[in-house]
Amino acid sequence: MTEVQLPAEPSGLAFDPSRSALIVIDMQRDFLEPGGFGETLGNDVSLLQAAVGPCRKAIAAARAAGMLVIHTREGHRPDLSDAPPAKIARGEPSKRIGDPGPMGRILIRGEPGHDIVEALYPAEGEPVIDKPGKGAFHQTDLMQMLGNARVDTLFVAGVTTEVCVHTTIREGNDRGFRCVALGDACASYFPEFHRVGLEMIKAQGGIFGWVSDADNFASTLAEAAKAA
Ligand code: TIU
Repeated sequence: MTEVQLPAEPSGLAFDPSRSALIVIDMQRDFLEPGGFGETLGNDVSLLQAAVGPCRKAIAAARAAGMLVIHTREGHRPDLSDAPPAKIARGEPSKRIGDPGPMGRILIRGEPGHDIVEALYPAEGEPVIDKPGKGAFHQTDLMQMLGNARVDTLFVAGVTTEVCVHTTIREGNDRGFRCVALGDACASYFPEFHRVGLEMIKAQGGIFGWVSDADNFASTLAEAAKAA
């Protein structure tokens, strides 16, 4: 497929949908629902609901365009052998990583809380990357997967804007990918961090990426399909 033009900030971006991927970061019950990791840290998890509708729209548009859709989940092995002690010990959470909670053990693979929310559940065959850190490239096979698919542009959605979305965009940018945050498809427990997090990406002429939104992403892909 040929390149299409996405309205974005600080400037529009020409991209080839067949060389692009949508990465949906950590839309897990542990972050979005009461009783999970996010709430144990003292957060109002309802704030993250704002990203669900735009994520749905972006995922549907990517699937319709045949674009690679990749989901990630933050979490650890049940024996905690991949969880840095500094991460487990940090702060004063009401429960620590690995402790039992209403959705199973906090931030542990295989537990109900670790799974992706029902509204955004991966389709059959879509890769799900389990990551132990904040960035999706750290200790995962994401780089191999993107290289095999000849991807050069990443559209990033999910939570939270200033933590796992930012880290992944920074990692991707340093690895040579053009990274676009779909702003309304991201969310934070801190609305101000969400706003400023997006500002940081696109400042200085797009210092480590671009910012667009789910509507522009979907309409650009739909127009490309009509023109094809
Ligand atoms: N706490 C918080 O804002 N985020 C995380 O711990 N992980 C992700 O962003 N996924």
